[in-house]
Amino acid sequence: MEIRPALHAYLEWPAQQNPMRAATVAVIEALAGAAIELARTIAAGSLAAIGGESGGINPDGDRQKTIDIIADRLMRDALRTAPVAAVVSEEMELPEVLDADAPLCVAIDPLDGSANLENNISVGTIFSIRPKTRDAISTFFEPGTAQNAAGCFIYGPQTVLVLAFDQCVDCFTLDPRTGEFVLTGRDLQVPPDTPEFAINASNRRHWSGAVRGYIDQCLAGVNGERGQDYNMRWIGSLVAEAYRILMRGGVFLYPADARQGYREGRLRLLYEAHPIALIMEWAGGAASSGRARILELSARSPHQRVPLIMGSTRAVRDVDAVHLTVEPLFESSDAPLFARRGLFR
Ligand code: FBP
Repeated sequence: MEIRPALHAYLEWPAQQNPMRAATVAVIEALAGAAIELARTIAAGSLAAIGGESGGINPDGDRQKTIDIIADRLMRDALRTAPVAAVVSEEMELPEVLDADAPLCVAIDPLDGSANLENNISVGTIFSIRPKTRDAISTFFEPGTAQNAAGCFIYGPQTVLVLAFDQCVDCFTLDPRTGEFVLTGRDLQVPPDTPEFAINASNRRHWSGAVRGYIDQCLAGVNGERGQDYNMRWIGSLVAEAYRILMRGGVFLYPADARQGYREGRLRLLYEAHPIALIMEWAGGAASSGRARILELSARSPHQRVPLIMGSTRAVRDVDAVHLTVEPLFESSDAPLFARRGLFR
């Protein structure tokens, strides 16, 4: 019979290697404990009266749900028990210093996609861990390559932890009988050749020429430039899209678009794009803004947004290539996001 180690046992050996890895393991285990509790609350759904609005507004202007507040509290309380110098959370305007002398900094989206809960669709917690550099706060403004681990918990039909650690991406499933995460997928690799894309197509009229060009090529199917028929998926939940791509490949796009407030995309660099990009790259996939590798980008502010294209490497490179040749629909306020030369307009 296959032996499936529990998360704690699996991380025991790396934790013995050096103090930084031991600290990283302590953070992962603290978050896993909080995720188990959050999974229980989410699974209770209407029975736990978590669906309502809390009355608060997060730093991005979104209305906070009660469950957003619960998730934020659970995760930050857990981080207080671990060697964490500072935390950036989607639900807090400014980074919070926990223990300035501790070796790690954590950026976290405590409950991504919480609006999906009303429809019983998977949601998740996304986290990014990096060693503290000069001081706790400036650590968050280093590029995403500074991360030494990242992951996401997905609260869906199964509760799952996708963990990027030690250059490898593993998957753990919460066993409801024991209340423990157990290793169920080792060294995950993004399948390289899946003709499947995910994008919120209702925004088509707001897209740049590059994004329209790429999606139009996919829609043209076997008779078009790409020479094959494509399938489309859109869940509207980043963790669920990332998990699907890890399992069966394809590409996900949340591009910048011409709507007010979307000139730099929708997703946040520190606690959405950076950790998901680390997962993708360590699983053999790729993540780009269309112009740059996500992991080479640095945040200018805690809640900075970024366009995100992630998935099978070839597809991400194809989207990058289209960005190099296509005229923009609009200019970003402070960065030349799109080149000028019309192919698709
Ligand atoms: P929140 O972080 O505000 O929960 O939003 C993130 C998210 O739900 C992603 O999970 C998803 O990819 C995206 O927003 C969906 O956005 P849209 O509703 O614009 O398609």
